[in-house]
Amino acid sequence: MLTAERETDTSTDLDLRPDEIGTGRAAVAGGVASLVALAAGELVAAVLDSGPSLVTAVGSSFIDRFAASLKDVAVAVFGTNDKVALIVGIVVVSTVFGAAMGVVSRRWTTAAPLTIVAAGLAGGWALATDPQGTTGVAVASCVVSIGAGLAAFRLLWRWAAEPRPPAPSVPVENAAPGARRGSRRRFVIAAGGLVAVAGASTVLSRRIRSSNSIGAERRSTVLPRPLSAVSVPAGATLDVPGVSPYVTSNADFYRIDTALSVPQLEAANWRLSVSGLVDRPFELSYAELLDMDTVEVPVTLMCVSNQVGGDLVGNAVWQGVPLADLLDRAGPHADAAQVVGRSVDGFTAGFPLADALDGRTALVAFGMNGEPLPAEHGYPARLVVAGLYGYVSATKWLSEIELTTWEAFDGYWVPRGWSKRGPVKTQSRIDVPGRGVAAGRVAIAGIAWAPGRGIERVEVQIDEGDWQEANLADVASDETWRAWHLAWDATPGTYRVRVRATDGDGETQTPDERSPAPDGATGWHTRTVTVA
Ligand SMILES: Nc1nc2c(c(=O)[nH]1)N[C@H]1C(S)=C(S)[C@@H](COP(=O)(O)O)O[C@H]1N2
Ligand SMILES: [Mo]
Repeated sequence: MLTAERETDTSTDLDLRPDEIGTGRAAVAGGVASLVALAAGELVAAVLDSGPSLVTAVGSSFIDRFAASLKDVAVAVFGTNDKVALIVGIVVVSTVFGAAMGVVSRRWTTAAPLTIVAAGLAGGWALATDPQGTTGVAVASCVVSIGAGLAAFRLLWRWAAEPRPPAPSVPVENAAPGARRGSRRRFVIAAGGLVAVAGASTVLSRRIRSSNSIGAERRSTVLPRPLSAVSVPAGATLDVPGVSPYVTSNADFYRIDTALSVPQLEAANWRLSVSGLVDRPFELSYAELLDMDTVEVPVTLMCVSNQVGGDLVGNAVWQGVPLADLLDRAGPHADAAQVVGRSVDGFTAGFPLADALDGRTALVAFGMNGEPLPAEHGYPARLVVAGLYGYVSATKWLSEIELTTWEAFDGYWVPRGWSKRGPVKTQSRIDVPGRGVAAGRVAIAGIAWAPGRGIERVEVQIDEGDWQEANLADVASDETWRAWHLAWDATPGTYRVRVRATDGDGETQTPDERSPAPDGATGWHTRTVTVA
């Protein structure tokens, strides 16, 4: 039996006879080798820098390539869950494909190894061409990932072999009875061990990443005192449970972007360049930015993908340098008509230069609710422009502001089917009550926004009743949302509750229901409420 096993060990390499490896083992060998390759790539990337890995680079190029077609599935922009789903999808597809190639290798031995090499090279290419990737990390990840994948496959392939059937001269009863079981155990242990190593190395990669994150640096940053600050009136937040507070906390602020791994930018190495159609292009460090005259202003930011009644909207107090001051210093040419923000992650957004200069709040922001910007919201600096949807204006992880003509450039989402202009539409939302409520005096309350125009009136309709005017809370300015509420003596039954807002220009929200693409949803938020 010992001899038999040793024989299997030494005689086998990758060129086993097809019938010596069962389909199941071949699939496991291919699948596990893929997992090992992916995990090795993660580890190398995490050790070398805080940028993307093979997996996230592939995911990012997937997003960039297919974002346009995904918009109809209501992800004009990727939310957190979509990102998790994408990463899980890449891992699952790689594993399943690896398993299939393992099975193909029973006939054509080099199928799985070739696939590992090809997939590694493709991932390396994605990483090398990723805006945040570097050639060095791409080459290292590629080499280590392919090497680990091949080694794992080779090991499993060798151990996947069944012991040779006993020679015909040996009576069956005398054939080594434990050989099959022993070899099976060995294979299972090897496969399980490799999966465990891949898992542990992924956990380790995550640890390394979080310890390399800019979290600590960010927490120790002290923001300057703003030269001017718009104060938030005490009556801006309603005393109604469940209604949105006037200022959204950083933790609760919605997050939307195409970034699969949150860029970790060290403020000390960060530069903002102001360039393009300007007389005096210049670069600015983080310290220089914070040294300028800064303002602190509440501005409501919203995503064009927000559905009627949706939660892709938030109101924060932003601290930053007026964009107009930076543009002034650069001296725009007469033909400059578009401000383009560029991010380290390759994202771009453009809006009319006139919007930056018409007196509205338009900032290169570095502070959010009294703290340095959280990494997910653009640390160290981003753009915030009142009255424009985020996809045309609010570039996070900002690296460049370029002035150009209106025709010369289209931002990230424009060729993907979204409108080039992105002024925010008037919207209103019911926060409370939910679908069910106890009879009695009930508060119907929510928020409404029309940044730049302000909210003049909010009305609520119950079933086909008269539109009733809601009470409006205070606001710091017309660039933020406004809370509203109405008392309702609710008796048992089921009701349709609707809301509509009228902006400062006297325009009432249209009841026409339109989906977000291409320039923002319209319609009245409606909720069916059961009173018990
Ligand atoms: N770099 C970068 N900036 C970006 C985006 C992005 O994908 N990448 N998305 C934009 C969109 S669509 C919106 S709605 C806002 C959201 O900002 P928030 O995540 O801070 O809420 O960021 C904008 N800035
Ligand atoms: Mo957005």
